[in-house]
Amino acid sequence: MDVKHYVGDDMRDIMDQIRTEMGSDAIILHTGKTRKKGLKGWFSKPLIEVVAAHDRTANDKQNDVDSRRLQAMELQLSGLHSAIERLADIKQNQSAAEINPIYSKYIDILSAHDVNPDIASEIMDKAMAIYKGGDMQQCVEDVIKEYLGQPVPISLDNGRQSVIIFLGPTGVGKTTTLAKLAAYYGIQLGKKVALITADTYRIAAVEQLRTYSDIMQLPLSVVYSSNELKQEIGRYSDADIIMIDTPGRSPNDIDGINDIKDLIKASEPTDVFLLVSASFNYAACQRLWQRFGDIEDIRLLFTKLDETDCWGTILNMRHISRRPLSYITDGQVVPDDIKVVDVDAVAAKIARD
Ligand SMILES: Nc1nc2c(ncn2[C@@H]2O[C@H](COP(=O)(O)OP(=O)(O)O)[C@@H](O)[C@H]2O)c(=O)[nH]1
Ligand SMILES: [Mg+2]
Repeated sequence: MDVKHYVGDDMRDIMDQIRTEMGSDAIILHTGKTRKKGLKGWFSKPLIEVVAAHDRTANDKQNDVDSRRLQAMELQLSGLHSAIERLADIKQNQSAAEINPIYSKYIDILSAHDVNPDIASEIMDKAMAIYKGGDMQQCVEDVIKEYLGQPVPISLDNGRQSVIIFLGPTGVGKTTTLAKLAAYYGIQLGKKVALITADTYRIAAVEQLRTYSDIMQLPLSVVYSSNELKQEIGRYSDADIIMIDTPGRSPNDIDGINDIKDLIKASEPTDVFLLVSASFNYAACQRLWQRFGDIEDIRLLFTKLDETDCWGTILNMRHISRRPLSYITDGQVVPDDIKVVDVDAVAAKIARD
């Protein structure tokens, strides 16, 4: 509390001075009369004395409380504002859904196939834009087909050797898929096929491919480094097709992924397939692409379609990677359960109940 002492001969002047100096909240603690000090004072008119005080801290506290209240109110107001905006959004979507029950019907179908919600809305916006009445099913399928693009399977260049490498996480189906394609080209088409495996982390993995190579009577080499891989490829210079199996790597294993990138560099492949299980959710597809996305010329190969009814993974992964599709596998049987992606069939599957 500030306390000040005022002396003068006119009460009004003193009060004006207090008001200017201490503000109108000042409190008068004492008024009285006094005399000037010394002998002279006894002979002059007594002066007016006022003691005034100003409770600065109380005032400041009040200001603090006020500004806190103001802040809280501002916060509440902005909360209210966004709540209103959200409600308006919901209302708008609801009315879109009310106006176009067909829109929400297909959004439901796409989400039942685990198509990412953003992709589903994009597809439906495009489908609605081309819809001129009539068959909505066809519009949705056409947009999905546009998203899927044309598949790019293996094409044997006359005279040129194909070097095909299979990448992807453990257990996704690399060895089995390689065996399916080796059987098709080696046995059905009678091409000269050689197999190389760099998957030496598990003995069983080598044995698995050796079993297939024995049955199909195709040569198999086991390599432990990218240098050895280069040498072995050189040894098979008369083969039409060399197929390379790689160790499965978790998308989180950065060193392992770098080893695989070395193998790719050493093999100079004509075809690079990234295998994606149909059961991968959107987050798993994103993680996979974070690790493998900087490898050039990757094409997507989807496995285990027979294990799920949700085919949205194909659309999701294609959307994330923008890389061409190639094959799907839909069973464990070598060589039967593999086919080039049939874009019409995939679109129809995803767009139907
Ligand atoms: N249901 C089903 N199983 C598959 C398919 N492709 C591979 N598998 C199985 O998945 C398991 C792992 O396959 P594998 O080729 O060893 O995977 P890798 O670790 O990537 O080489 C094996 O049991 C395969 O038979 C498929 O399309 N459908
Ligand atoms: Mg394997």
